[in-house]
Amino acid sequence: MRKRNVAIICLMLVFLLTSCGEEQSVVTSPVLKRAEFAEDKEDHQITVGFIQTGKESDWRDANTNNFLNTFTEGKGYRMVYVDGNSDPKRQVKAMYDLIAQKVDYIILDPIVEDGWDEALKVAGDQGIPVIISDRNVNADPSLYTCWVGSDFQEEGRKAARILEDFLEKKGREDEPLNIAILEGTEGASAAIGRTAGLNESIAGHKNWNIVARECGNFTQGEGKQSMEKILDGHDDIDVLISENDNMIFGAMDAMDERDIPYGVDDGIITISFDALKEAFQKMIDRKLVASVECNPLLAGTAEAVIKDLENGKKVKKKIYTDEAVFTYENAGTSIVNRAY
Ligand code: GYE
Repeated sequence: MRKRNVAIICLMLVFLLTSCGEEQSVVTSPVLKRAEFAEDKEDHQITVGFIQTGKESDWRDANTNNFLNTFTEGKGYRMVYVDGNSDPKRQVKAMYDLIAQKVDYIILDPIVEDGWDEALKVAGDQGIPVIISDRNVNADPSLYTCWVGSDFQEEGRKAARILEDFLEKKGREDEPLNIAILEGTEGASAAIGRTAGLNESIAGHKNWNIVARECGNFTQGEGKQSMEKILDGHDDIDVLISENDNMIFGAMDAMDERDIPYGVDDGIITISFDALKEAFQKMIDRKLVASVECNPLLAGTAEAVIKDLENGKKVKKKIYTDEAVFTYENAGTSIVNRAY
C-alpha cells in the first residue's frame, strides 16, 4: 500500500512539473484520478461504465453477458451498465452521465456511428479513456482510446465468397441470380461495413443482381416483416443474405408461412452473419447454407486494454477479433464448441 502511495505521489509530481506553465484543469491519467478519490480506501476498485446498444438480438445478449461476467466485483471492478434501449440519443446521454459520475473507463458499443464527437471530447477532457467495442464511431480516432471488434466489410466479402463456392458446387455459377438483402440498423457500422463488402463483391459478378433491400434493424420480428414485404413484391428471389442470424430466422418464419422452400437443397439460398448456436442447428437441418462468424465475446480484449492502461502501457488503436465461416458442411462438427 505504502509503495503504491509513493508511486502515486511521484506520478503526481511528474504531472505537476511537466504541466508547469500550462493551464491544466484536468488530470489525464485514470490512475491519478482514482488515487485522488480513493485516499482512504484500501482497495482501488476500477469503475467501468458500459454503454450497450440494447437487446436487439441473441448476439447482443451474448455480448452483454460476456461483459457483465468479465467486469466483476471479485476481480476489482464496479460495472455501471447502461442499456441503450436501441436509442442513439439515450446512449449519448448515458456517456455524459458516466462522465459526471467520474467513472474510470467507459466502454461504448455505439448503435450508430455518427454523433459522438462532442461526448468523446468531453470524456477526453475529463481524462476518461473510452474504449469503443463492437460497432465503431465515425469520429477522429484521437478522440477515443481504441476500438475492439470485427472487420465488418471483410465479413460481407466472406459471405459473397461462400455464395460463389456454393454455386460452383451446384454448377450454377453462370446462372442469372436475383439477390435480396436484409440489412441491419441504418447508420450502424456493422450494417454499413457488411453492406459495403456485399455490394463490392456482388458488383464483381455480371450475372448477380440485387433486386430487393430491406432494413430489418437486426431484430427477428423486423426480419420477418421485411421478408414479407420482399416476398409481396418478388416471386423470383434466388438468394437471401441477411446481415444477422435473428433477421434470417424471422425471414424463415415468413417463408414457412407461405410454403416457400429455402436452404441447401431447394429454393432460396440462405446466408447470414453471427453464427449463433441456433444458426448451427439451421445449417445442420440444411435450412441455412452458411453463417459468417461475428464474435460477441469482446470483453476479455477490452479488459486486457484496461489492464495495459493501468500499467501505463500503450495500446493499439484498432484490435480485430479472429473469426471463421461456418457452413452446412462443417456445422455438425463445430456446434458442440459453440458458447452462444
Ligand atoms: O451482428 C447483430 C447485433 O453489431 C456485430 O449487432 C453487431 C451486430 C450483430 O445485434 O446480431
